[in-house]
Amino acid sequence: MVSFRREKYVPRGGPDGGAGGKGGDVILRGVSNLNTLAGIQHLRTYRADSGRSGGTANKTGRRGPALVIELPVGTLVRDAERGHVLRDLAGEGDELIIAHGGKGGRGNKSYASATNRTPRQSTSGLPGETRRLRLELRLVADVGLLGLPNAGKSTFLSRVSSARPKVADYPFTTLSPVLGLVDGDDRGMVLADIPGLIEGAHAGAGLGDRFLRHVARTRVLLHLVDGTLGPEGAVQAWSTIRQELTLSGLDLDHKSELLAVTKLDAVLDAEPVRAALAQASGAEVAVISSVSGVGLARVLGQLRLLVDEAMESGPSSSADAPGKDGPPGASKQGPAVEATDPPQHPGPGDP
Ligand SMILES: Nc1nc2c(ncn2[C@@H]2O[C@H](COP(=O)(O)OP(=O)(O)OP(=O)(O)O)[C@@H](O)[C@H]2O)c(=O)[nH]1
Ligand SMILES: [Mg+2]
Repeated sequence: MVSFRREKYVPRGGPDGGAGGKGGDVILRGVSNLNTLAGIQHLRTYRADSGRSGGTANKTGRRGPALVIELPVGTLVRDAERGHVLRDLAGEGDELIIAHGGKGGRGNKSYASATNRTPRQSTSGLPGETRRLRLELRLVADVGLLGLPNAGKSTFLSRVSSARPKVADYPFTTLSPVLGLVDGDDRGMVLADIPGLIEGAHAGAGLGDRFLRHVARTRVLLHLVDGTLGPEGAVQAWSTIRQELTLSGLDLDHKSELLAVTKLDAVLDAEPVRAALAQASGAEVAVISSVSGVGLARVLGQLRLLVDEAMESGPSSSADAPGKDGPPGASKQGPAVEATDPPQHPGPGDP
């Protein structure tokens, strides 16, 4: 603002034009009550308000208010041009100032000096920052399904959720992770089905263990063991997977695990299998059949309890476990984690 003080009995009041206000910042914030990026799908450009102009009587203009964009927890914020990760909004309330507002200009008052008492000079404010971003949502599942290939993981998921992963009687039917929202769970429990693991997966055998990081953020593991393997085979299957969990280095072996024998309908007597697994693991073992539906409701109820327990004891400790197959070009910057490909999400209504 260029202005001069004009008041009765105050001759030559001098310059009194105030500075302009700073423009608003654009801020991204992680919130846990959103599950998808649908809310920002339509509006492509976000602008915080400008600051107000300076006023007379040396009044500084009002600052532009910050524009806060709420995004679901688990959103990965990348620079659209260079692709690197700027921030992982991993927790509730995590914030990132993505573009700073421009500086306000100077009023003529600030140009006054001993030699120039009536400056008519002012500068306009500077434009704020502009950023192009790519947002990627990694849904955080509550429960991760584990087991050897053919254990019945996908069949289980298809029985308890509206997800329809491919099911077949050969190993490695599932090639990429699938998420499903459990039917009838009013709080919305999300299950992640990942490709089966085999011995040596940590060293790349089979499909390797790179999908394990999709369950690294889950709170609870549901470990399925094929009941048709018999007591010895089942114990071996279980310990193979446990060993791969340890060797993966993703800190998965401390998560609470629920163990269940599957395919009850296909075995004459599942009791020896259950007993052998209970002895080996020292934990309670459930028995289910995804075909007949026996035991499913009970297992879901137990999972719900374990998830609640894990939620109370704080966020997943291995939340930022590094992935092993981030795409090239994903550079580490500050608190950013390595990039990952998002899991498929066949749930209805989710973009
Ligand atoms: N009888 C019976 N068969 C089952 C049951 N659950 C799964 N199966 C069968 O077991 C086979 C493997 O099932 P999937 O669900 O594809 O197994 P998966 O663990 O997802 O296997 P991968 O994706 O290869 O790791 C399929 O032929 C299923 O029909 C069950 O409860 N009872
Ligand atoms: Mg499968």
